[in-house]
Amino acid sequence: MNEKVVERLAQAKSLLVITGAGISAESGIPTFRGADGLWKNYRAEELATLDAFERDPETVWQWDDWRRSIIGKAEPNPGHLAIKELEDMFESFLLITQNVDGLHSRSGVKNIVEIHGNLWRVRCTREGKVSMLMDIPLKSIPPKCDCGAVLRPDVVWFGESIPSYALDLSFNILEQCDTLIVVGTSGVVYPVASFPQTVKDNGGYVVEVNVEPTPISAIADASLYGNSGDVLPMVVKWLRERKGIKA
Ligand code: BV8
Repeated sequence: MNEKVVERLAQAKSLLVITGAGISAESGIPTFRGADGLWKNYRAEELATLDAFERDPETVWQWDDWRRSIIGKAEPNPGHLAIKELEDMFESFLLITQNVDGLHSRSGVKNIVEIHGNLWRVRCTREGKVSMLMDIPLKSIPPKCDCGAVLRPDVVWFGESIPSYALDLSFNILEQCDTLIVVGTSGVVYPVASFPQTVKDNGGYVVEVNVEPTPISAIADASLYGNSGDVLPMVVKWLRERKGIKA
């Protein structure tokens, strides 16, 4: 870890953290686009779009039921816990996660935007009512609302707009944050993929944490390559020492 990175992070007045599937990889949840990725046997368009769901809700729910069975066994890993410690260290902090696994909330992070939704929440396709559905496995596929209509996962599919509250919150923090740590994302899904450049354009300091270079590496002031479960706890340790905060 080089001194300059720690120095710049320690000076942050408003820290934004953005995460993708990579931060949950060490919790045993496959990423989307890696070699063993979730999309390996499917094309995203076949599973994570409204058209796919309307055409074949069973297949979409079978895939999501399988993912929920994996996520249900997963625990927050040291990377998630390190981000919780960062939240406690900085006055102004926001986490924007693309992940739908809920692990950041389970790690205790409070200031969080689940910009692509949450796979444990469902929404009635008729009434729009949102509720939690924790059954693993699902009792029926597709699950039904009490009103009889099919329930959908309360996630943002490709081609669907990000909920306005989440977008407003995100654009707001992008304007005011001075430091961004972006963790475990391939940086290909918009609009989140454009966020690091926005921070950079506003004069912010951008640090990337990933196991390999991504399009974000060209934007970042520093790229820390390694597993987020190792790198983030190290960042926290250095920041504690630099800021004189007891563990
Ligand atoms: C929208 C659903 C308006 C939930 C997902 C320009 C502007 C706006 C939109 C678009 C645009 N161009 C194209 C679009 C449309 C589209 C898009 O971005 N398409 C891409 C593919 C080109 N965007 C949208 O449709 C968005 N809606 O903008 O509305 C609109 C609408 C239509 C047209 C125009 C505008 C909605 C996007 C949300 C899609 N929903 N998921 C679910 O079922 O899961 S996306 C899916 O990908 C997941 O949510 C996931 O989080 C997300 C991003 O993937 P990553 O998290 O980055 O995961 P990935 O596997 O790719 O990468 C993992 C990384 O981790 C890798 O880099 C790896 O190296 C690293 N890693 C692995 N292990 C570790 C690690 N790093 C550290 N440590 C480790 N141990």
